[in-house]
Amino acid sequence: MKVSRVFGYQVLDSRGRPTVAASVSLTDGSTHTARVPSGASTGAHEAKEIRDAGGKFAEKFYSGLSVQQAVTNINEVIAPALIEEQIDLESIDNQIVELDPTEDHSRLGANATLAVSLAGAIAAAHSQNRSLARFFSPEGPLTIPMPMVNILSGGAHANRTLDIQDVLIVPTGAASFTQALSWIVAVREMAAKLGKESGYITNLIADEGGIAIAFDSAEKACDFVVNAIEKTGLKVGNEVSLALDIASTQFFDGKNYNLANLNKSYSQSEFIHYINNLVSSQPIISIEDPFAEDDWSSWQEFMNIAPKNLQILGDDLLTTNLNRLNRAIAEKSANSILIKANQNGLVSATLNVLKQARANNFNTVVSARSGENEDSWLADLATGWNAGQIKVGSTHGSERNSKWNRLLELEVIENTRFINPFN
Ligand code: 2PG
Ligand code: MG
Repeated sequence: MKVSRVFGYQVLDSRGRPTVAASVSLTDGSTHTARVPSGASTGAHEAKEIRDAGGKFAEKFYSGLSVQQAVTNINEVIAPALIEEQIDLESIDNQIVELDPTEDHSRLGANATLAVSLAGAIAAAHSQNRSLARFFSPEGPLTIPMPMVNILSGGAHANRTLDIQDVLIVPTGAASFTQALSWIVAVREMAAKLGKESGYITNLIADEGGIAIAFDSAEKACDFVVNAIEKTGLKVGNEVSLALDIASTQFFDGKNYNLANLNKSYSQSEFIHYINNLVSSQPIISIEDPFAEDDWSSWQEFMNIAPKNLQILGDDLLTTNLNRLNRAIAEKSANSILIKANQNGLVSATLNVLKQARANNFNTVVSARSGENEDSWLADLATGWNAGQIKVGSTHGSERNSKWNRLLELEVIENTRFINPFN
């Protein structure tokens, strides 16, 4: 089966900002579309999306965030190279690399390259009569990932009501994804109820659908979520644990970590101890970006003193980039990696990063972005790639629930196993 048409166009994401969609049509008459996500707390080392501010496509509206240049790059540069070719993910990605050999995809825009690469993957799966999950994992039971779900939001996702970006929960005691999701919804509802009863302002729904409550410290935010878990009757630790995304690049000034709501500034070594106390005194099983994206030495020092089973997760540190992952492996800077396809810019290269992480005993967490859309390919990638974990945000907003609902669907229609990577 061959590619008959490739076209890009601008659509909206869940924050009302423009993003790139690409459609790949095949000679059997079918069309396959993917829309790319976009971050708010983006790392400096991510692949570069192209936005139109200051460029020839700059529009009066959309605050300079339109993506017509990236769309034009799909239609005028990428499409002509793919039409009439056999549909094949590797060769699509190789063609894109030939057209844009920059490591960060800055020539064509990572939003353009990823849109085509994803639509190509979905089309290739179709050409083999498989779902996207089965395309990557044709044989045996599929592994449904453990969800890591946002309850409280802060940082760049919620007007900095909290200094840290997320307090999340992980339902490690659940026997199935279906059960896991019901627990999560129960905790979120309880948190919203308790927040209201305590007189907190809880009507700000954050970018990822989480509840935004202005606690001045991470400890108070954790205590609040622990209480919500307990009030549902679930057991903290055995059944549901906490995870944090500190997103600390956002408040590191190159020397100090500045917690504005707490009105405190920590040197690097003080912050290492602050984080270590936090994870030791709370039922936290995973901590993401406890240190800034280029503060490699703090990561390394923390790895030496952190509780043994703690998942130490690099997002802005590693940006789904093979070179940065290899450095973290060599220097023992982290033990887990967040996998975001749009930090990388191509599907097959993203999978290579995940494989390299797994080969070096890193946990892998496939993740959505704060700017999302109705697509559900993320659920298929996390499952087909046997990632073990998935992070999508909250359980509010159809751009989040499309992923959860796809996992529910896979659990019902496929031969699956639900795994607990924290066992
Ligand atoms: C993160 C992500 C998703 P953003 O930091 O992990 O929660 O946020 O997409 O804004 O980078
Ligand atoms: Mg993060």
